[in-house]
Amino acid sequence: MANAIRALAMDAVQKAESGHPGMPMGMADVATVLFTRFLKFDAAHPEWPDRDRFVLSAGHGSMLLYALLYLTGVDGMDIDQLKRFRQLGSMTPGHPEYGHAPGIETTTGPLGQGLGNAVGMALAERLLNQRYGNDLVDHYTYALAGDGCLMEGISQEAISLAGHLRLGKLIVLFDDNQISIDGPTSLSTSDDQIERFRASRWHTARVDGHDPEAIALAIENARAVTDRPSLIACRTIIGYGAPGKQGTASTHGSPLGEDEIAGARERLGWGHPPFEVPKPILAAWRAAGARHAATYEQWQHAAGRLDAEARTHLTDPVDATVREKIAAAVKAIKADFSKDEAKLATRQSSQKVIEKLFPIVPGFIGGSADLTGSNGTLTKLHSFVTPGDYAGTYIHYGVREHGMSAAMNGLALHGGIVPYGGTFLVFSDYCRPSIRLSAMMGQRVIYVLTHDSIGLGEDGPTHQPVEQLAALRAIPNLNVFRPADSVECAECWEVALESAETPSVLALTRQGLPLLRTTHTDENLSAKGAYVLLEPEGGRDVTLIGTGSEVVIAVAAAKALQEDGIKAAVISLPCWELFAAQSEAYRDEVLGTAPRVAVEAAVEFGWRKWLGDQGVFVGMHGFGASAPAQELYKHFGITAEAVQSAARGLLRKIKK
Ligand SMILES: Cc1ncc(C[n+]2csc(CCOP(=O)(O)OP(=O)(O)O)c2C)c(N)n1
Repeated sequence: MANAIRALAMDAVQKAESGHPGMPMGMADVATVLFTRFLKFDAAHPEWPDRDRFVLSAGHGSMLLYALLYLTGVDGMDIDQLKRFRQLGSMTPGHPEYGHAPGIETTTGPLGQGLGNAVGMALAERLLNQRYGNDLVDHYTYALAGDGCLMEGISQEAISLAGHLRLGKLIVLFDDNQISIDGPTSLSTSDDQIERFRASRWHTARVDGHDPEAIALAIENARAVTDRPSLIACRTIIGYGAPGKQGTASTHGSPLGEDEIAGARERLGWGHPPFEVPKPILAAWRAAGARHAATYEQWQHAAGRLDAEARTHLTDPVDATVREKIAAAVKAIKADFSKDEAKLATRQSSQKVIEKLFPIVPGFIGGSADLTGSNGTLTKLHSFVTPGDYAGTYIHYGVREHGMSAAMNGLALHGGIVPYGGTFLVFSDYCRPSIRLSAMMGQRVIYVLTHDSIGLGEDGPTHQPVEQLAALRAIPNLNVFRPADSVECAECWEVALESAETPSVLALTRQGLPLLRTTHTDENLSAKGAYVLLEPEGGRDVTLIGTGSEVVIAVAAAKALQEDGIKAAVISLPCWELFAAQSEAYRDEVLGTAPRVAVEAAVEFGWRKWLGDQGVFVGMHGFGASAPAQELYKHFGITAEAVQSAARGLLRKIKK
């Protein structure tokens, strides 16, 4: 059965003329033991919420996963898909992509991410187990990680967090083949992985990855350890079976070649033509794929006893009813906010919004990378998730931004959880590889990123984001929100929660901001991305555009210009992506035809899209500095006076 995986991997990579045969050939025995003896799944129902999760963190070995999905009989993954490995529109892209085929639990390829996702999935399982009970949620998370995954920095954050939280149902199968791309791992690492995992309080074992009984025993033992995650280091031979190449880096990422494949067929005793799996072997695999059919039926029966709402929320926490409740709550919060003229930082408004939404959104799990008080991510309604106790609703992720972000992807992918987590906007750089994958996978993950500009003041340029907004706006399918006041903040949260297939960044201020939306509107104006906040009577001479904390500067400039007889409109632009998605007519109506000035305490990169060639940008042109916020705004020339003079200059230039 393992040789079926090896043959399919060799053949598919050869046909595609690219790909990675070595890992699937090396880990075929481990995968066969796992899938035929342990993994709880039903190939006929790959979406079964209580299935064991299998995460191929070493995503380059994608043919291992595709072969398993084909062999076990997952719908749609037929032999033609394997023949079309790495081709446009196939279910078998170069690296596993979430959504491309049932049974792909997450997108992997960037090494280490899968491990971080698996930690989130294992945590989701415990959180939901606590809420729904053993009959409905009780499964393992298995992750297959290679040397590369374990060399990546993110692995340390993931391992450390999982060990601390005592995620006993997480089992990592380490493909300990001592080979990566450049050659033997001894070229670049001397780590003792077993010792490293042990130091983070994992159960560990070492096995011969080609001895099925030893593998099975190690998995059994790992499952028996309930208060610690488990690492099983499986010593394997990369490219196992390839007579001239096995055990070498040359099998890692290129086709073996016809001769070597012929030799491997002989050596493995696999006399079948390419892409052909003999009937008895395929039948044995299909039986493995169907062996939990009865368990699945039992689960359905148990789930049938749940009330309809709880049943839905197990996989879809923000259903139509919850969406309605969110909308009603946000309207009420906005009405309250619009009456309260006290200055509030948007991180504080966000905290108030979270507190109101907390009782409404099922599976709403908060957290922060050790900046809880600063991010405003915790409310008095929360309780903490602690090692071994998962009844809580708030996770202390520790100083692990990357691990937190990858774990949040896992929480969202698992289903049943709406994760949000905080850090400073500037440290989005430490989250970015995971944010990119949230976006690629279309997951509702909400990043609460505070201290969003020089407005944070004294902490200085290391902490003051200038290019991060532009960098985040460059990521497709990511909504980057920068609300201008508490009302906009509530509106942005509503959109973030409603966006089932788009992650969100909420860029929030440290400093207090005055209320701009003093007149309540039931309509969510931020949902359109931008809207006219101030329209002068009798047409516009100039349009001022601002985001977040700089909208108030635009408003002050508009008022001063007005006194001089210059008619200035103010546009608030809390979300570029949503505005870009509006009809051209709406965008034209908002932007108007008058010359434009934009103000944002960040770099100009990207602003031409809204400014056109002529428009003027008022913002940052380099890194910030350490000083009180008010002084910094003056020092860097991000003031109402600067906006006014930019507008005047622009109008003079146009007149000429
Ligand atoms: C973050 C990241 N960096 C680099 C790569 C490129 N890459 C793909 S596989 C690999 C080596 C992985 O070695 P190992 O995990 O031992 O896999 P094996 O050689 O056993 O297949 C590298 C560097 C990547 N996919 N992701």
